[in-house]
Amino acid sequence: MNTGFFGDITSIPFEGEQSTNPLAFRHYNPDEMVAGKRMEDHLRFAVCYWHNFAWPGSDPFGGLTFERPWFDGTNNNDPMTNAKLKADIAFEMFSALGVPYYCFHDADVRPEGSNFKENTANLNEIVDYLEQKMADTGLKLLWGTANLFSHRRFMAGAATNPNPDIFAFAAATVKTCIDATHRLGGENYVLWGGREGYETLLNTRPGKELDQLGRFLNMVVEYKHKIGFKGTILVEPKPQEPTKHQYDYDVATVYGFLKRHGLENEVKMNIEQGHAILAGHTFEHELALAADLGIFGSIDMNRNDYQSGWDTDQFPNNVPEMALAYYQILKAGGFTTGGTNFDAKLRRQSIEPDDLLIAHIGGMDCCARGLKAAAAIIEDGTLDNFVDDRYSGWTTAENKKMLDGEMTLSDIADRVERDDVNPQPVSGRQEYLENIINRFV
Ligand code: XUL
Ligand code: CO
Repeated sequence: MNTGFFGDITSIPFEGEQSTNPLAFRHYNPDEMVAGKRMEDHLRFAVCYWHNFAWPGSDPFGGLTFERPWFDGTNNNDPMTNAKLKADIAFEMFSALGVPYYCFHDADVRPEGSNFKENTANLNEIVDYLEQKMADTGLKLLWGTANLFSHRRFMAGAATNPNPDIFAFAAATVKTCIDATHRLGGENYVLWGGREGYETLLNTRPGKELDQLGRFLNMVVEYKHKIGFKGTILVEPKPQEPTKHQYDYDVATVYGFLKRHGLENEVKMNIEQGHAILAGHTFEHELALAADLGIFGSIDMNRNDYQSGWDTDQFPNNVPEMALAYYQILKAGGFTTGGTNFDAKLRRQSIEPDDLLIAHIGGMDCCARGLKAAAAIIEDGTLDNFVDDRYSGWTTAENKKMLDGEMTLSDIADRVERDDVNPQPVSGRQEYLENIINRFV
């Protein structure tokens, strides 16, 4: 049964570059082969429940602008009936877009109960419902996660809360969400820091809170192994917002934290474009660093407004930036369990149901163009050859000795004096390389 929310639109076709149909793909063609693999298998698109689909259009100055039939209070249904209607419409949207995956937080899919037991019962009832919808549509779950930041009990954090009862409530909630993710065949489980951070040192012990977080994450990993969950545990870094000092600031910070707690081989990164920019980096910096540290996992492909300085969660539309991102992802070997989740909201004046579809079509087309450009840059080889050549001095036996522990500072000083090592600067050729990129984007 179709709810009729999207009128008679049930699928978005690929029509090619010449198309002017706003409800058709111009670049995203799932079966098209790119660098030896289907486009769909490279990109592994996921639509998330919370921002992409269910965002109500509120901002700090005003409430909802979107009218959605599943909102409590807009009809006489009880909360569970609304949650099922919401799932019906969500799956209509996922299916129309033809994405292989979706993602959710517990709080997106189930009504809030009055205590932990009711939350769990509600979640399990909805998971039964989602399981059936996944079987009917073939949709898969990229990742599940727990919302440990919206309810007021989490205002001072979840795992990093000064109150052990909140730590316990959060741990119990994460257990139920890993169970739900496991049952639905989820390929990853995500922990975004939410309110894991602080506002003022006047009431906070950061070292104590970080130790709590370390034990919490170790328990998550222990539980994953205990139940045989084969998915990847992902942490999503973000530098500021909602708290002034977020503990999971960026990839480098999280890597140090993982090392300290013995988790660097167990946990990988879900890197969000907008979060990377807020941290003062580029997206591709965060991707490249995670890949080099062996902790690249998945991405949230939503951008921010560059002027605003906060997390505006917009659909991506900058192809040159995305080409550089997918270039790093392809160089890292592509996604394994991860994928391209959007985590993007409509602007609050985009109130029509088909605005939801149009936003995704644009985002998916831009990703497809970015991927194709990245594959072409690699196929061309000029950039990679330049970089290989730039580091080629390190391949000689004598230079390798400086790094493999065979030489001391004094040995090196002796060598430099003996051989009169007198290096001449070499051009980095940035503009030349930028011009090469511009041939493909
Ligand atoms: C918040 C954010 C979250 C996570 C999931 O900025 O990105 O939506 O992706 O909790
Ligand atoms: Co995100």
